[in-house]
Amino acid sequence: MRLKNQDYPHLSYIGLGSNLAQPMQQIERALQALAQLPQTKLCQYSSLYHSPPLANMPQPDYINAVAKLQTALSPWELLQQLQQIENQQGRMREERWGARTLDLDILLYDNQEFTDSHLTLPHPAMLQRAFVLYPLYECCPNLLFPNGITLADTLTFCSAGDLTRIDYAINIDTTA
Ligand code: ROI
Repeated sequence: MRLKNQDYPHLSYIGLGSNLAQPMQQIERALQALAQLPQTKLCQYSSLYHSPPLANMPQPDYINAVAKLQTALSPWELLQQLQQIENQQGRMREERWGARTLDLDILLYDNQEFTDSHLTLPHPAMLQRAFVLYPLYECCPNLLFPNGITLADTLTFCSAGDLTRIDYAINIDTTA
C-alpha cells in the first residue's frame, strides 16, 4: 500500500559520513538504503562533499552528505534502522574519532531537544561542523534550529574551510 504524506508525520535530517572502503559508493548505497526504510520517505539529499578528517589521529579524508526524511518511526526506531544500515555496510564498532566505513547520525528530528542513554537531539556537535552544516543548507536553506537560530546565521560563524562539493550525480527516486 502506498502511504500518503500525512502518514509520515515527522521530519528528520540525517548526516552521512564515510572514509573507508570506497566512501562515495558507501554514501550512495546508504542513500539507497534510506530510501527503502519502512514507514519512511527519502525526500531529498545533498550533493556529496569532500572534507579533511576532523580527528586527532591520522586517517583518510571523508565523503559527507545530508539526507532529509519524512517518517513515522520514532527517533529510537530510526536510530535502530540507521545502525542496521551501518552494520550491513560492514561497520565495526570502531574507536571514537577513528576511521569508519559508514556513519549515520540523526541530526534533527522535528524540533525535539533531549538526551537519553541512546540519543542526543539535536546532534550535539553539528553546529561546529562545516561538513554537516553546508550539505544541510543545500537540503533546507530556511532551516530553523529548535532554539530558534537559523541555519543561515549559524553558517556565518562556520567557515567552509577545505570542504568541497563533489560533482558526482546520484539518482535515487525521492518521489516514491
Ligand atoms: N571528519 C569529517 N570530515 N567528516 C566526518 O564525517 C567525520 N566523522 C567523524 C569524525 C571522526 C569526528 N571526523 C569526521 O566521526
